[in-house]
Amino acid sequence: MQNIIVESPRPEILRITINLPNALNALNRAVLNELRTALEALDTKQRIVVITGAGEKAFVAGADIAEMASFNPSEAAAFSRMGHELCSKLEALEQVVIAEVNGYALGGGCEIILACDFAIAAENAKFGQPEVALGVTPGFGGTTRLLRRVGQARARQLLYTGEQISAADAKAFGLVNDVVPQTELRARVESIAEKILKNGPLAVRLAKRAANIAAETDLSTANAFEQHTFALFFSTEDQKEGMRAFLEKRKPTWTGR
Ligand code: CO8
Repeated sequence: MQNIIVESPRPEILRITINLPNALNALNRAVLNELRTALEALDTKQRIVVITGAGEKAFVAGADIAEMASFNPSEAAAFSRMGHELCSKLEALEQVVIAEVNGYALGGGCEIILACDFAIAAENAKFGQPEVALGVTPGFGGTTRLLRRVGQARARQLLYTGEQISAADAKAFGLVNDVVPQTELRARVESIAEKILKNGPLAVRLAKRAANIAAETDLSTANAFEQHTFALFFSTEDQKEGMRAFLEKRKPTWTGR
């Protein structure tokens, strides 16, 4: 991989760093391809994916404007499709995906965050959908997922003004869950990952699937899915172990089955 760094600080965690700090980690076609390849190589032992940007200035400052500037409509369509496919893949991963937002998250950068389960940001991070300032609309899900995550009025403000908002405002908008000093960012994400990893692997995976379904469908269908999922757990080793461990006042040993 030329444009991203993929590492496993521990077997259950895959850490992906978009590594073009001189271009503020802007997303070009090569980066999108490498991200797709990294996600396709995930296996079920890996339970958490962390996505971040190299350096202290940017998470991702958007799609690569230098590359996009001379696109014809069919190239633009292909690029937008690549971005959408990547974001849909991220969203549907069985792993929990956390965005570790270390700086600017603009345009395509903000759209990547929206496809993650949640985001933790450094105090210097800035968020926005500045596409309108470039004479275009968002192309990787900014008009779709942003509305669902932050609500109609806030999304529309960001979409029409193209303004950058601070990490504190992004937290108030519900775009990020927590804001910490840059020096504490990685540790904060790791401590959340630790808490997730203590839980039943199957349970976390199915909680994500149920949340994804609930986010996209009507209440009664989502409630029916939840009921069936809950019942299915009573055929698993993890349910037996989790409840037995509680009653025996010990920590569970998960098999993920
Ligand atoms: N694309 C390409 N290069 C970029 C980008 C970008 N998005 N952002 C920054 N860079 C480059 C700069 O050109 C500069 O390069 P160089 O040193 O060679 O001149 C380098 O990164 C450092 O940037 P700056 O000197 O501008 O740094 P500043 O601290 O002065 O400013 C900003 C930082 C405010 C983040 C500024 O760089 C900026 O405004 N960047 C562009 C932000 C933007 O508009 N992003 C949205 C892009 S559009 C998009 O994401 C649409 C996604 C869907 C596409 C679908 C396509 C069909």
